[in-house]
Amino acid sequence: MEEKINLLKQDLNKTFENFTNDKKEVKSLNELDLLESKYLGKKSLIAQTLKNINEFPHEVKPFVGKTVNEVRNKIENEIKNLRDELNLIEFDRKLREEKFDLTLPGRLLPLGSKNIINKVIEEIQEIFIGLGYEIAEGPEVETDYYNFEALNHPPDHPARSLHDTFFIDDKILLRTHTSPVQIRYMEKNKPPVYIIAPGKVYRKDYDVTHTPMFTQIEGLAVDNNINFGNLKWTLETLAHSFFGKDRKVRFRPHYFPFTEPSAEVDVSCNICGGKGCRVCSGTGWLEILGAGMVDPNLYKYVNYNPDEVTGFAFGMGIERMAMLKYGIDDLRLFFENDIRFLRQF
Ligand code: 2NL
Repeated sequence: MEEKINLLKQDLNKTFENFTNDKKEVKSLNELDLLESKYLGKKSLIAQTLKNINEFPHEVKPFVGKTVNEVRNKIENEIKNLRDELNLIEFDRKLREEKFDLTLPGRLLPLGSKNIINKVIEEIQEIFIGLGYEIAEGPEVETDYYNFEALNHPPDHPARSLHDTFFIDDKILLRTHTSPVQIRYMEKNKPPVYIIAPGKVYRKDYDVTHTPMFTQIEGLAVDNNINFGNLKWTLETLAHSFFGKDRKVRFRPHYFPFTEPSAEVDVSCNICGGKGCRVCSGTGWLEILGAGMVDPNLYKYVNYNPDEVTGFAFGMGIERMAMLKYGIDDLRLFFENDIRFLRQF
């Protein structure tokens, strides 16, 4: 029996010696796992001896167990230390190789920008809000009544013709101006009225200077004692706020079915300073809007008393205002949505 124990002791010493030699070759955590399974795994001398400890007589079992466990603990200890060491080396390698610069800016998402038409609408709205006006909106699909009849268009007026208007049926159409918004507003509200009505309008027109849809802002002021002087001051204020204080403003007589007297309003050309050039067709002036005193005949449609109130109204095309202010020379640019055009604003 003594011999068998001596033999075991020798084997354990040899095992530890082999372990110590093998350990020197271990360079990675993977190799360490292999080493561990070789010396402590199920088929190792240590595991097998402990498993078959019953082959030893009862009185030597404690001694055998203690001897084997001593070697096992030594190996376990060394493996643990080596694992800690290798983990540190691995962590250090990661820190060095996987370094990244936290201060680098992230990848920027492409940002959209406000559409130039909406930008111009907002600019003009701000000017009129500053003058105490309210913003009014209404439907783009309208009735013949609000688009024409209540706006003094006689039944044979050329603007009613199939040629200009998108009719949906006899009585329903796409509004050709935002005036119906103002009629609807007056129906619901007593004077004084100070409103502007921005929105899309539709006309059967398509060439270099016309598109079937465009954007309009109309304005309406109805109160006691409103006169043409108030209209002139208001539109001069608009022109100076929108285009700049240095621009001259002039009023030319004109005709609209819903205003009397009516005028077209021009600002001096900023390209040639009024001398005349290609942009202003040699006139020195650029037309920006149409306006006039509300025809008293209109008030009967909205139950206002023409003996008590007077008013003025005006209308302008937003695309045209944008072209004149920002030097855009082609109407099609507004509708093509070329990202290079849109990004400029
Ligand atoms: C233009 C001219 C104009 C109006 C619009 C209007 C509205 C009501 C009553 C009277 Cl409810 N008038 N609107 C008046 C004069 C001119 O627009 O050239 N627009 C692009």
